[in-house]
Amino acid sequence: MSKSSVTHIPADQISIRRQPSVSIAVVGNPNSGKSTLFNRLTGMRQKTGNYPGVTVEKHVGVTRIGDESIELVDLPGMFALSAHSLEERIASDVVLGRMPDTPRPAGILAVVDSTHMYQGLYLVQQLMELGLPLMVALTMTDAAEASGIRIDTKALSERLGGAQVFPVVATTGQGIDDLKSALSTLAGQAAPALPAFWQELNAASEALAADLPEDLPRIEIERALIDRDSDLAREVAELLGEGGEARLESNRSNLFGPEPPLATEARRRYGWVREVMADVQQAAPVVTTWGSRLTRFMNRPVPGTIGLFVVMAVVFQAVFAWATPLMDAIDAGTAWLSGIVVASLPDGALASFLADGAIAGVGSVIIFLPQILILFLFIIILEDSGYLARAAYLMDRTMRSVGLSGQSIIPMISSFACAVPGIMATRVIPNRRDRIATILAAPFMTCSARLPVYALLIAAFVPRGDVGFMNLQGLVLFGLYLLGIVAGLATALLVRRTALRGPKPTFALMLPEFRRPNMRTVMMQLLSRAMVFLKRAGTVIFAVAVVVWALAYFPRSEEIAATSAARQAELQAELSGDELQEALVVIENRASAAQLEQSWLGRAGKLVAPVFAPLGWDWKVSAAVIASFPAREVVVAVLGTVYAVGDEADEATLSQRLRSATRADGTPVFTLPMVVGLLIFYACCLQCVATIAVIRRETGGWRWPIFAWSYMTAIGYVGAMLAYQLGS
Ligand SMILES: Nc1nc2c(ncn2[C@@H]2O[C@H](COP(=O)(O)OP(=O)(O)OP(=O)(O)O)[C@@H](O)[C@H]2O)c(=O)[nH]1
Ligand SMILES: [Mg+2]
Repeated sequence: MSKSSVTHIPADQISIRRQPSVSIAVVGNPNSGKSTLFNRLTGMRQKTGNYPGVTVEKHVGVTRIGDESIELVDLPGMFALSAHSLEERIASDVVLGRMPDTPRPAGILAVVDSTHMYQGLYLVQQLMELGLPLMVALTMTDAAEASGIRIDTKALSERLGGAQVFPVVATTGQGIDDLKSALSTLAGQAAPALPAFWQELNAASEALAADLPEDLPRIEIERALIDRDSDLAREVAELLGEGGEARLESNRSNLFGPEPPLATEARRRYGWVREVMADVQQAAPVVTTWGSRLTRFMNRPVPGTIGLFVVMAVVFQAVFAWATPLMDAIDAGTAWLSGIVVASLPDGALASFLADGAIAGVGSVIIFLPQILILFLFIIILEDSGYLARAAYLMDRTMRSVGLSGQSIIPMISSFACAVPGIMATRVIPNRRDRIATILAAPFMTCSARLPVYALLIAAFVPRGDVGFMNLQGLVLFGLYLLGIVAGLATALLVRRTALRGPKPTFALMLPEFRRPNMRTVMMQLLSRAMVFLKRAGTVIFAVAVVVWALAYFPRSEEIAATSAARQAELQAELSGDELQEALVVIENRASAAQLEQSWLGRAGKLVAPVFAPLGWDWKVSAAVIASFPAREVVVAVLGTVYAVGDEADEATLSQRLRSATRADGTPVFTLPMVVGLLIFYACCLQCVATIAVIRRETGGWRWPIFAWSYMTAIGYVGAMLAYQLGS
């Protein structure tokens, strides 16, 4: 690199290096479109979905306006600044500047769903008391318009003390430009004037503020008055010094009288909200749209439940039926690639490394990309249309019978993609017992990493035949998903009856309306899932495939090589033409099988094989399963590598190789009972380091992850053993 290229930074890169000058918090009710708006403004790809509680962490992004960059913080949704569950707590802590690693925001972008202004304005009113500059994004204006709601944004802005109000459609980007340019000047503005909704409270907090630290936001003083038994109330009393508690108490009795303070607060605030609404919103005529009719129909238990099963059946059908052509193409691609490698490189470690290690290992996992994307396409559409929340509502009764509530459904359904976000989504559950029971049930749900394992074994050992309108393969896959659900629910029931015994949870979910999924959102989410999958294949899976290849390739036995060479020379003297070629291949394969057996992987596999002998596994399967404990889909890569260097290497595809795998005595390894057992093992085991780590983090200790791992492994082992022993 020349000297000038170090010192000279092109103009367009300078601004990238500049630190964002201010940070603005995106705050609003759950499911109001915060993350969609955030993605629009920052170009990021945060997860969105049509149900409350999608975002459970704060996410930081940068929006660029001209040459200025502004940091935005996307937050979980909340209804009020007094938090009930963990994810609401995160949002209110950030807004109030109580989050240790996050400075207090310089401004608030309040997001209000224009079809749910009543709740939205309640929060906005509280936000105005923060004393920060604030502007409002009115989202879902398309939906509001469609249902005949008209909002006078100018009047609203006046009622909100002059805060700017921008009607937008976050999904299409309508109105975003105006909002964006106003955003750049927000941090410098003054806070909007406080609406006079409860002068007595304002006066009381003002009087107290005189004796309190200057930077204590007004809202905190008010909260200390209203939430009598909170930590904050004690803190403020202490800050007031001698007689602080008594001062607060006398203020309380003036303000609330005998009424519970929270009730007074709600009455006052909602009174104000109603006034504002009457002023700015033209009431929509009550219309019955097809959407609301469908909603009502699908909420009835029978159609709803039938609908749920039909939807799931279609998904599994599609996973097998539609993916095949694409999978065949990827398969042909990898075969072609390794053909080139083998043909153009001399026989030896390098060719084997590339063809049998890297290409066979990673290729055997990548091939499942089409199936995974089809599955995700369905999940994303179900999420974005609002169907998922419907499912939570429908399943509430069932969940109650295992000691959970409908609240646990969304974390569990998210776990079909991956248990890590699923476990994070349990943050919306306020009760700790319910939350831990859900965390323990979540890893049983069939995550996308199990799909390659299932798909490989099903494609190899389950015939395609039709059963009614489904094919048998789709039906078996459906059965495995059900197995996961049943095992998860049984686990929840078990822990709720024993270690986590407690009162049954109550649950209230804001049911979102059905909405037509937005193509851009769906495609964006699908793309980010694909990237996650490919990144994993390119890093974790690749690394494991390489290590496993090395373990399977080394040490090389000179003796085997010499014997094989001698035998080949003999044959060359005896035979010729096609016969010779065939015989040579047989000898070569036998030699590589012998090499594999005495490799490190072979030795290790044989060492652990006795443990898994009651399950009907040979040493190759045992080794592959052990290698997949950190990440379950690795088993496919390991089988890909092991069977690429072994006896069965001349079969074209991995499924064919598995089918032709035999033991020393010539009997097939993969019998039906053994395959069923292997599927059960993968359905139950906790073979995922990421999940273990997230359970540790979310439960705050090692107790639950250790329990979950031991429990799930034991169930998997016993299940697989029963299937094999009873079946054969
Ligand atoms: N029609 C319409 N749909 C929108 C608009 N903005 C967001 N959506 C949809 O509304 C749903 C909720 O959006 P999110 O961005 O996930 O909402 P959120 O406020 O981040 O929700 P939480 O993270 O759960 O608090 C998604 O299905 C979006 O596609 C909009 O302006 N118009
Ligand atoms: Mg969100």
